[in-house]
Amino acid sequence: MKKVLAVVVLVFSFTVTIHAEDGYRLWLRYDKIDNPVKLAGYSNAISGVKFIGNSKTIELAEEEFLTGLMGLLDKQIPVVSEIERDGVVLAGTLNNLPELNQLLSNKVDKLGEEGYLITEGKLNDKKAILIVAGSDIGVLYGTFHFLRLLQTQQDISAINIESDPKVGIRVLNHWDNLDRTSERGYAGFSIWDWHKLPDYLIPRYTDYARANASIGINGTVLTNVNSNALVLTEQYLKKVKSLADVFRPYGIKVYLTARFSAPIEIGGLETADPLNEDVRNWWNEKVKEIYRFIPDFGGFLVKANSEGQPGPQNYARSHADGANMLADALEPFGGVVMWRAFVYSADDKDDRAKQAYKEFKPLDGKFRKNVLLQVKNGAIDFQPREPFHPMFGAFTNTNVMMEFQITQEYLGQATHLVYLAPMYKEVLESDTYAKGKGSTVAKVIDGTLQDYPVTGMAGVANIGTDRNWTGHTFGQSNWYAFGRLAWDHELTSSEIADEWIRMTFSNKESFVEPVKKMMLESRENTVNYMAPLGLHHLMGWDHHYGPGPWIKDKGRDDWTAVYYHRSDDEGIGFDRTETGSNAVSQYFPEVRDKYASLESCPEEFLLWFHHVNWDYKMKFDRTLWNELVMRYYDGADAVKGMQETWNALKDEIDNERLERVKMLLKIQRDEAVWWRNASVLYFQTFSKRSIPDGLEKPDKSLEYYESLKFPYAPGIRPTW
Ligand code: GCW
Repeated sequence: MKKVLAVVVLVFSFTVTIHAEDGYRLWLRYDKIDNPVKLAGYSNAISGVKFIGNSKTIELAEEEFLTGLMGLLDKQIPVVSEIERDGVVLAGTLNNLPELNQLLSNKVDKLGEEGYLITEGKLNDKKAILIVAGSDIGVLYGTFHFLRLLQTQQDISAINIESDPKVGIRVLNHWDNLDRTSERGYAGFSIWDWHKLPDYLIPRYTDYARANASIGINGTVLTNVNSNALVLTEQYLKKVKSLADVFRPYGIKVYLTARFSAPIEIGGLETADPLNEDVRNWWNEKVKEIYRFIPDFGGFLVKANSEGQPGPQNYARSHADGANMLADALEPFGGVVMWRAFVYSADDKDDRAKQAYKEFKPLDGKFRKNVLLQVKNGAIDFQPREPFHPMFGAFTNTNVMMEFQITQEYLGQATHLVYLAPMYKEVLESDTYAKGKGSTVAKVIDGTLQDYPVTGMAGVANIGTDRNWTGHTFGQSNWYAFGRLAWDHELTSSEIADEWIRMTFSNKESFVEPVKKMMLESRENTVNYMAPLGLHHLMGWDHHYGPGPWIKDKGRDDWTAVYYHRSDDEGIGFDRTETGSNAVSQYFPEVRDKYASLESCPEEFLLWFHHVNWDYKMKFDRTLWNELVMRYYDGADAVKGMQETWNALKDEIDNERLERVKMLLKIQRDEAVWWRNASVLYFQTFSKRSIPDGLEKPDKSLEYYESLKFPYAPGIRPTW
């Protein structure tokens, strides 16, 4: 009896382990559809599968489809060779499906390389579901889309979908170092196990590629922008090649960061001057070598003359000189240069927010066609809220691409639930007025406004070795949202959250609705408890963890907090109008005027653009001080609300993820109160006004908060 029991226990615990909801499967879970009506409907509608084509990509698409259907429908759908009954899903390129030419060529021809159609058609007098594209990768994307429809329990009768990515280069930026640390990474170490590459290929590489392909991401920059030239040596290129080989069938190109001083560091030259013949030759040869290993290499991402990185200005050359040298080397192979605009100098005493525009605007038109300027969403640095970067819309003859941050460096890192789609959308929907009303940042980025030949959107990845990839389960939603928006910036935050929740957790409305609401409000809550009303750069020193509005005297003013909030006895905020730094003048007149006037400046950007008196009357008749305090309290209270929402869902999902999120929400709540208390106490030393009645008073002193140290907070490079 005892023996039997032991066996039962063993079998039971094994089953539990293999079915553990540890988050590894992301949004590609394919568990059986729990709605009997839907399940029966899909099972009846799909009778067979036929994928045509003989590439690895088509093989993978078919495999994905069969695995997906097997899981979702809990039934083996046969692979058929002929269409002999209704309900066969037929997938392939039009080239491989000439019988569909007449029916679909009009539509398919209109699609770009990666687009696809999902529609119905009659073949042999039988009704078939068609997934058709111009390329095998398009077929793979269409396959994932079809599976998503089932995962989210959509209606597939009379299906008719056309999809084409709006942006060309949809790329993750890994700030990963060769020693496997990850700068601003909060989900463990880098997933690239450089030491064991190229021979040791772990399943995670394939799963990474699958996950990215499922949301349309088609590129990855493997290495940190604070770069190491070693990755360009033969020893490492072999490793890079092995990853590129894994990613290729999923439509993912590999890119590397190019350290500007590489010709000196690994090439033995004495200079890295971009106009020097030897230097140019060195890069030409290096690029040829890279393409010998990786024939579809995407190109380089470069951080130059920024935060200590070498660059063309070391040789009194311009950013255009530097970028063009690399662009010329890459051009014969179809590669691109993503040249970062995140530059600001320790010597320039002008407002940091103005420096990138000042540096690059005069160079508009001077860059090669295969160069993209990669611009962060705002002019400072991925703060919880920034107005859109004035460079968007200002470049008519230079490709400008977007850089978003997915890793939550300034938004609670991997312990806060902050859904970022609303932040991305806020920026994409901002109107630059570059060509009059309706000149949104999205239209700049997708190239339609200014006819950019090459377009791109980058996201600084939040992926690491943690079993669930992103540290926080909800961090997955930000990876997901980035990919979906890079493909189609017209999707709403709510639509994306809806898809993600259904695929990741459950289709039950009783779960979807409250979680969606919580996600949609989460970013605003975080802005409130960290940096309300346009405040920015208030975080802890160096590791950027926790509040640090008191940070000052750090060698560089623009790395302190006091430089940005400028609190004094009178008020708070950075005057960026004509009476101050005049950063507003970098925007087009309509935007400039709106931000420049205290009356028309939206409250969410008030202290970004204005130094405002503590007693200034805000909307709802509150003084600025009272409003500021209220925001901090509202933000922290909202996290309590998130906890309540989550706790009420305890019977809706698996215990494992439920408990993990619960623990993290507790951390988030405590940290929100910490941000609130530390910030209010600190700003109170200037305002000398009291915390409005009825609000719980901070239980610790300002000195206490200032004394906290976190030498081992994650995400900093050991050498940084
Ligand atoms: O926000 C800062 C980060 C740095 C980062 C830099 C950048 C990679 O704190 O860690 O360096 O931005 O974007 O280059």
